[in-house]
Amino acid sequence: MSLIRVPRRRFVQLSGLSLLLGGCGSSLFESVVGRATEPLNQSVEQLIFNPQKLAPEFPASAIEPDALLINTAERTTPQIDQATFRLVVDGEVDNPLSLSLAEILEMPMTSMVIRHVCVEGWAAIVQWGGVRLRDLARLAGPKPGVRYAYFESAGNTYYESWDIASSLHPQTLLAYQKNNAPLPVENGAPLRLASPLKLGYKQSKWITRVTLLSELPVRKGFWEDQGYEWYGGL
Ligand SMILES: Nc1nc2c(c(=O)[nH]1)N[C@H]1C(S)=C(S)[C@@H](COP(=O)(O)O)O[C@H]1N2
Ligand SMILES: [Mo]
Repeated sequence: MSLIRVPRRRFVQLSGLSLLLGGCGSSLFESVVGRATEPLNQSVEQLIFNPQKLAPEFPASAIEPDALLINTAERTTPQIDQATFRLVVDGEVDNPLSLSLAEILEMPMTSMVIRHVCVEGWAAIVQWGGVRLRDLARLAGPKPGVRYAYFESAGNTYYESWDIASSLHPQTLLAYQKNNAPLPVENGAPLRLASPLKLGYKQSKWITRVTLLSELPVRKGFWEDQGYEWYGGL
């Protein structure tokens, strides 16, 4: 599949505008992007542009700095060269993206303090900072009928899929910061999912690719394909 590289200058303009847009509807955004020829499916459009109910967050004083246990199914921790790293956002979108970390860092950062819950019986209150997945999806422009997001992790071991409502929720981030410091490699640097809506196993580390889809793939997720529940809500 050919990917449209967003030139840096144009991308910065777009991301600045997407910051200004907030929940103001799609017409201005579409005229800025200039490529969204077909109107978005109403449900996707509502999810991507309208405010959604926020999950409660914790004060910074509640952060438990040592409580987040490393949980890695990969045989070795994926090592990603941050200088050449690209995040791909593709699938059923008008503008497939291939973004450098510098481009992602130019986008508005969201910070939140939430509880991470692992089904293995531990939890941790963590601060995450990163880019909203919905902002990336807005730039890519989902086609009508998109209902899922599929996430690939570096190393070809871990994969995940989420419902589109949870994926486009304003507290669903691709995080590059943990507890107000750069995200450590063992926690998924350069980018990992973080969301107060989902259990720990849904929150893929070392994300390299986000694919927006209308159908759920046969391989739904690393743990789901071994019997874990797919929705994985908190
Ligand atoms: N790529 C990848 N992502 C992953 C996992 C994994 O094994 N590989 N484990 C998941 C599980 S079960 C949990 S609880 C969290 C743990 O995140 P942490 O290792 O940063 O504490 O990562 C999730 N994301
Ligand atoms: Mo977990």
